[in-house]
Amino acid sequence: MAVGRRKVTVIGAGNVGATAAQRIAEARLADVCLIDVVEGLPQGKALDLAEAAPLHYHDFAVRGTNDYADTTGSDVIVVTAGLARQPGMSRDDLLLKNSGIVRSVVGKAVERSPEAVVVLVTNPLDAMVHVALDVTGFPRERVIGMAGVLDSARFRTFIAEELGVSATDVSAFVLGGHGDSMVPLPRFSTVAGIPLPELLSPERIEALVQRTRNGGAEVVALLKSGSAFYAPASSVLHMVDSILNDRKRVLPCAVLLKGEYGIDGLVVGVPVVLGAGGMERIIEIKLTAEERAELKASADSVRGLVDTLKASV
Ligand code: TXD
Repeated sequence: MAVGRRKVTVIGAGNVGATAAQRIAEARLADVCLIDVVEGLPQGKALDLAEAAPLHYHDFAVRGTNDYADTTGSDVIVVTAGLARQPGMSRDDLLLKNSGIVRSVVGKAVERSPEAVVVLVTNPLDAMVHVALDVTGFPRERVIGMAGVLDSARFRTFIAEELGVSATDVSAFVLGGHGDSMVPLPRFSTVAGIPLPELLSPERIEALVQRTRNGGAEVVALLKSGSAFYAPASSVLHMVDSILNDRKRVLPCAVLLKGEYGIDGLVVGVPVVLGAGGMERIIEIKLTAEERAELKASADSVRGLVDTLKASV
């Protein structure tokens, strides 16, 4: 990583992108370059954020642009660009549209920042990590998807609410894909070190797991238009912080597996150590037969998306 000021590029100045830019600057992590295809949008949001800087006592730059030349020399590239699913659009339509967008924006960005760590946010998340691996040719250590941090934060929130304890004392362990195919592991989820099954009945745990799986949809149903962005942006912040500050935090991230957990060549959410080099290590734990089957089902759903992508080229 270059000496001096660090730089993070956020591609997509929508809800998640702009909020992530705000969080990163206000956490004093790095200068931020916010880029979007829409003219004026990233410039306007960046100007607004820059004007908030003195009020937050920081001097990190937030710059908006439509020109990839301005992203040059980024340490981390966060990819939030994409379309939301429109009425009448199938999941596969969305997959193909967003894969086209991710392919194009990531290609342009990494040309100017060949050493960057790329953090994917755009949905369908696991498939977008495959697209970014393909277009960058980067080692798997530097192409990482954000989903598990968000899913586990949601699970922690619901566990804390149920037990009437501080969410900061709750630690939750999730594996697998984003949303429906998430595989929560209650026996590794704890409250101040106490395993969850000691504190809640299997029925209550199952109810919280279901709510977590449905976490994105619950917010969408309330908002009516658009989807969650505060917690997703905070999840991005945690990952970027661990990378830029070489914290080696253990976070669930979507990475390409090469035999770990019995899965080869597919992107799946697993616990990893995140440091300056990106994903430094995958932490592998022994699963029960049932957990293994759930993880395999999650991986199979990613395989379905990857096959659809391959068939389209
Ligand atoms: O856990 C997770 N991974 C997620 C994923 C949690 C929350 C949101 N998740 C997904 O992130 C969501 O399904 C979307 O695929 C992305 C971004 O969500 P956001 O809520 O920020 O969407 P917006 O507000 O629609 O913003 C998308 C922006 C918008 O400003 C577009 O103009 C821009 O992306 N966009 C582009 N920017 C640059 N270049 C191109 N080609 C482009 N196309 C669209």
